[in-house]
Amino acid sequence: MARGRFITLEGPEGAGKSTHLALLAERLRAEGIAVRTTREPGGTKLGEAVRGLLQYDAAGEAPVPRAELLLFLASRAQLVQELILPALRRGEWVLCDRFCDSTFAYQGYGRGMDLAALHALNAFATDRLEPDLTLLLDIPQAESRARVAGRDGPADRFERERDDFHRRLAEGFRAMARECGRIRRIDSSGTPEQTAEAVWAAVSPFLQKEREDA
Ligand code: T5A
Repeated sequence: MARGRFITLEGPEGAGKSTHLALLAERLRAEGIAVRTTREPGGTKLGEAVRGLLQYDAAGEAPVPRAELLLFLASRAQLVQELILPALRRGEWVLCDRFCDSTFAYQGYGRGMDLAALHALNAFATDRLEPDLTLLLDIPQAESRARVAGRDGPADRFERERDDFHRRLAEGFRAMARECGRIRRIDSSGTPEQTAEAVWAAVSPFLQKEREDA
């Protein structure tokens, strides 16, 4: 059986990753593809516990930047080994809400950690698994802030970061999209319907090519 494909959705907070991940999964299933959805941090019992530590200081204190990085990587290592690789081997397509590019954007561009070191640590955590396709949902910073402010519940530790942190990580995502062929940048500032069409316009040629190569 052919290995499944691994697609990640990335972008700043409120860009619509969760919304479009669910819509894309539906559309791929309608094409007859077995799809598994998951998220980072999280997706496994260990990862979901780590999510609480990272977003809402569930340990009673905020992690220092290096501990924050290693917690994201621990969650990712567990997710890759427990869920993503087995699903890909079964021929399923895996759609993941955030993955390695969030680490490069938030901990690299945002917190200023060395990008080469992050690449090496990430490769260790994932055993060098990389997405086949990444959709970068992009929105202006003011729109990201407005969408986050419009949600119920308390802001998490990342949403409370200063504007310059969010500006740096958004620019980081855009720089990665310019440099890396697997990342497609998609304008997510219009209506959800417009973004869903743009997502499908990026995925359908990929699907077509996969079918031709099979
Ligand atoms: N992090 C994560 C790191 O620092 N390093 C890492 O390595 C990793 C993996 C995770 C946090 O951890 C950080 C990044 C994050 O800060 P999260 O909850 O996974 O947190 O990430 P968020 O981005 O905060 O998740 P959100 O649920 O807030 O954002 P989504 O998923 O992008 O947005 P969604 O779909 O839930 O909601 C979008 C809202 O906008 C409206 C919708 O109605 C909805 O209310 N909207 C549109 N939605 C989609 N498309 C459009 N065109 C829309 N227009 C309006």
